[in-house]
Amino acid sequence: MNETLDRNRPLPMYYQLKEIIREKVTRGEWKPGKLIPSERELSKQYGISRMTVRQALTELTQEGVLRRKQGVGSFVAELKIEQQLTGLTGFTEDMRKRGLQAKARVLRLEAIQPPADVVTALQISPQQPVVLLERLRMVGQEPMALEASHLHFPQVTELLEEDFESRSLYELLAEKYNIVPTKAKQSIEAALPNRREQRLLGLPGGSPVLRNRRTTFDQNGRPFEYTKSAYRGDSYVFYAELTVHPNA
Ligand code: 16G
Repeated sequence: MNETLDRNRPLPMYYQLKEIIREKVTRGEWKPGKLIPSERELSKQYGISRMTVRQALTELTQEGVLRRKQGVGSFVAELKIEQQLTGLTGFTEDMRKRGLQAKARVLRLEAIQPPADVVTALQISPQQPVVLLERLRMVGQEPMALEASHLHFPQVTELLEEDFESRSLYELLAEKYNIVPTKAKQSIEAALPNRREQRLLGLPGGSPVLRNRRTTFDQNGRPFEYTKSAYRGDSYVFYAELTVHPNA
């Protein structure tokens, strides 16, 4: 692969630069998460204007090869996480299967008076205790999702004492309370993030989120969790295998 731009080739300079960068990424010379040289450095290195460099970087960002962080620069994009919709798993387990370590920043852990949608989803009365656990889910330093889980079961307020920065909710519930996530109903919707979501997830302007709503049931068919979450639209692909209904 030619590492320099060739003014005699009939291809525009920005396009040639794009191909050089793409090649570095596919060859693995520039690995996911790497901060690539700045516009200024690239323009100096290849002897082209910053405008031309910018055009190449913008297109590579739109194509999902690079990811821009305001005020920092461009990074090689992480691979998208392909999330199967056929099995019921938690975030920690999902990441572990991929050889990644899940982390969380706990933003809220408190007992709340459940709003109407939570009451309906958890099949409770408004007087029953609900614990709200809001976490920014991360892999390394990379925020992946913002999740607000509304939880209800007899000893739920004991959760207020737990440290969820490094602990899996699903594992804790199974081990300590014999609540085994067994079935879930989930909807997924594309949306633009609000400002808080955009800031916490470090999303570039215009980038969408996938809003998930999940009601999770235990082995006895009781709903114990209703989670509203925003997943980074640029990091996730949800995947389901579909078969024709036998009676269709
Ligand atoms: C998943 C679930 C979430 C659950 C969490 C438990 C979705 C949309 N959400 O992220 O409802 O609370 O896993 O993860 O899939 P944990 O066991 O790592 O705490």
